[in-house]
This record gives sequence, C-alpha cells and structure tokens, in this order.
Amino acid sequence: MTYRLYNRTGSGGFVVEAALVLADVEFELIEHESKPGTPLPQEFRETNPWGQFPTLILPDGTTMTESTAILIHLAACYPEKQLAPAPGTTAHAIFLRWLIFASVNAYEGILRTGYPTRFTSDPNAVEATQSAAIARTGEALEVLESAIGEGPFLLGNTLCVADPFIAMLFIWFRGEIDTPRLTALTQSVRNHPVVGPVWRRHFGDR
Ligand SMILES: N[C@@H](CCC(=O)N[C@@H](CS)C(=O)NCC(=O)O)C(=O)O
Repeated sequence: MTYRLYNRTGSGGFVVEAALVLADVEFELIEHESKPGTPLPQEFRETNPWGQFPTLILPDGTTMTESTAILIHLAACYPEKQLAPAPGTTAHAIFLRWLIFASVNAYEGILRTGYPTRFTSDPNAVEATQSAAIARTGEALEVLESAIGEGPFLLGNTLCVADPFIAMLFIWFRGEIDTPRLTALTQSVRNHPVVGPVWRRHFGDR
C-alpha cells in the first residue's frame, strides 16, 4: 500500500504533497471540492473527526493529521532526502522551533481570520475577531521574518519542509507587513525545481 493523501487544492495539504514529492514516494491523491466551507463527505469525517485537510494515511494504514506532525514524520522516514536537518542537531532544534511556531501562531491566526464565527459567539464581534486575528498573524509573521538569517530559506541556502509551510502562510495573510525576507523565502519556494510545480498546482501565480 502507498500513502493516501486527502487534500483540497489551495489548502494546507499543499505542504504535505510537496513533502511527499520531495521524498520521491508514491502516493494516491484524493481531492475534495476546492471551495472552503464545502461540506465534507461522511467517509472523510470518519477518517478525520476534526474534518480538516491534510489527512494522510500511511502505508501501514495509520491515519495522520496535523501538517507539521506529518512533515516531521516524513522527514524522519526519508533522512536521505533531507527534508529537514538531522534530529538532535542544532539546525533541527531551530527547524522544530519555527515550524511549530508557524503552526500554532501564524496558521492558527489565519484560521481565525478565515473562520471568525468559530471564535466568537457574538454576531456583532465577528469583524473585530477577524481584524484582531489579522493583526496577531502579522505579529507572528514578523517574528518569523526575524528568524530568517541570511536566507533565502529559513536555514540558509537549502530548503527544508518548514519553508513551503511558512511561504504558504505568508501568501494567505490578508494584512500588510514589511517583510522582505519572507518575500524572498516565498519567491525561492516558488522557484524551487521540485516544490515549485506543486506550489503552482495549488496557488497558481500567487
Ligand atoms: N492544524 C491543522 C490545520 C489544518 C487546516 O486548518 N486545514 C484547513 C484547510 S487549509 C481545513 O481543512 N479547513 C476546514 C475546516 O477547518 O473546517 C494542520 O496543520 O494540519
């Protein structure tokens, strides 16, 4: 059995698809309707009760959710593909720190922006919830900007799977911030010979 990836074009599943392509492993892609908010089939809810993409079925049948957990797992499975620095190294510690930071702060902020009614029970507070989420996401992205050293990638010249993840969050951000390093990182992800085509399949020219 190969990997089976439940995904939606333009969703956070992009980054798992990119990691599978970087790992050069076979996978079956099950694409759902691309419009956010489209009800998910019951079969999918049974697989992931939280109802989000990406959801990855491993070759042994185990279900994995949470894009960052999946990225860390795939990097551990295929060390020769160098999806991330070697575990136990300082570079790996830095990788983990910023990958998880991006997930729990920037991705969460993006979700609050996109689904504000989940985060307030006050119909009059929806817009305020959304604008606070945009501001907080901007702060998280500014912290990520300061984590990028010489660039263009998080860890220098070599792409790791945190880079497409950060680039994806950056293009989803609806506010305005001055972040030249994030801009350069995103451009380098777009230009990457392996990740670039996956990016274009999900995000076109964005
Ligand atoms: N923490 C999750 C977030 C995944 C997520 O929010 N996916 C979005 C698409 S980008 C989704 O499926 N949203 C549908 C929903 O939340 O109902 C992860 O990192 O995988």
